[in-house]
Amino acid sequence: MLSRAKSDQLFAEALKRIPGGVNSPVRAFRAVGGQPFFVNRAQGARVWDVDGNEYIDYVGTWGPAILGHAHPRIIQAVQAAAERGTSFGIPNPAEVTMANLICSWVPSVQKVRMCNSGTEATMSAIRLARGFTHRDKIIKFDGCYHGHADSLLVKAGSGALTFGNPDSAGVPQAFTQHTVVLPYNDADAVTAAFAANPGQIAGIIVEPVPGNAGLYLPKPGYLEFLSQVTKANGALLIFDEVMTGFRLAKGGAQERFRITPDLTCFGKVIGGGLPVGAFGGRAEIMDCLAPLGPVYQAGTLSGNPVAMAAGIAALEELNASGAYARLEKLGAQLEAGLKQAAASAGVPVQFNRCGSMFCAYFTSQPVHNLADAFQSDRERFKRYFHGMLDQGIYLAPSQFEAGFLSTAHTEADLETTINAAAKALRSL
Ligand code: KE4
Repeated sequence: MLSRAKSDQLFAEALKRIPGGVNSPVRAFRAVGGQPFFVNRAQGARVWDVDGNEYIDYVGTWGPAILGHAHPRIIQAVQAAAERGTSFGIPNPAEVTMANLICSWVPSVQKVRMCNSGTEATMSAIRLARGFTHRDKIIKFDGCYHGHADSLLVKAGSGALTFGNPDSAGVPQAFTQHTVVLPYNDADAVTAAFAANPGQIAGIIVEPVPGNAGLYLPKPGYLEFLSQVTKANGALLIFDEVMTGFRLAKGGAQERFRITPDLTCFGKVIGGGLPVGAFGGRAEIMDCLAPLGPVYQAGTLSGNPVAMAAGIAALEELNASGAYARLEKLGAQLEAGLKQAAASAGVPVQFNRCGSMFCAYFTSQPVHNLADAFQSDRERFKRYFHGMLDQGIYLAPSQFEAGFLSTAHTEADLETTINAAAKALRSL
């Protein structure tokens, strides 16, 4: 058992001043029990806690650390930018560089607006879809998370006619009444929703590969169907690629699955670890944004020069380093090893993977949506999580989160991880 005395002391102190001791709920270990550890150093595929314990990190700050932590190219870019001033609130050249990079890598994006988080990106994209179509209703899917904007904190309604109910205190019913929540991977449910709300649906927002209920993949033809049904009904298709963007391929999930959405939301990777979000799409839609058009959207730190420098360095390094082939190779090695470990231990595990994103569900049944994911044995996951943590392997502290590989992980790291998993699975 690793000693985490200093982390425990810090957590006790944090609890006095920070709600739940954390600045984002998932970090609190509530889904796995125990207390979070505190990190004050990260490098490559590793993080170190304040007690000096080392962990191979498969969370990667929830996606941004695709090149590993503290990549030299990013650090140097941040240092150089910071020395010239940390914020201007005036247009800066890096904003143009970033916009050109995103638009050249993601052909569906003709224009793009920077913001400061994934939440801002999706909230703004939905407002823009409503402003462009002059319609109010939005379809989302249960198990998909798009940040914490009021209209998206919605419990799954029952079917196409029942609108979402708030999934958080403090969100008035009126703020979620225009949000229709449907099961993912169910084309009939979408068809029924459009039939039940003719001419009223502004758009569909979807994680093309949902990574916020673990990880499951679109069934063959499902994303093509979403593209067709939105076009047929005068609605927009919004891809939330905050997690999948620039990770599942250079052009994100839309390149991997060859889909052209109307709008796309980005985050995480494009900030190189700093707070950045973005949303973009067809020029005729984007030009509805202030100051050109009537849809208001703004941000003091949007396009911040230091954050842009970090994101540009990350994208340029990804492009130069053959990263995507390496991430695919590492993903395949991890998948094969973990599946073998589970089979040898006789533990039923569904291992879902798409490129460098993955999730091990503790169930014998396939997982294609949230209802399937809920079949997972969460008590077993808890024991597995701590069994791995005590061997220096940090997984996402919830069954309903995805894992992330980086180009800094080595084949040896994966072998260490697979051996640790074999041991943890045997002791479940
Ligand atoms: P942020 O506002 O947290 O930057 O992004 C919200 C968001 C939007 N869309 C997708 C697909 C996302 O995955 C996220 C945020 N992801 C979570 C991880 N499950 C962030 C971790 C956290 O909440 O602390």
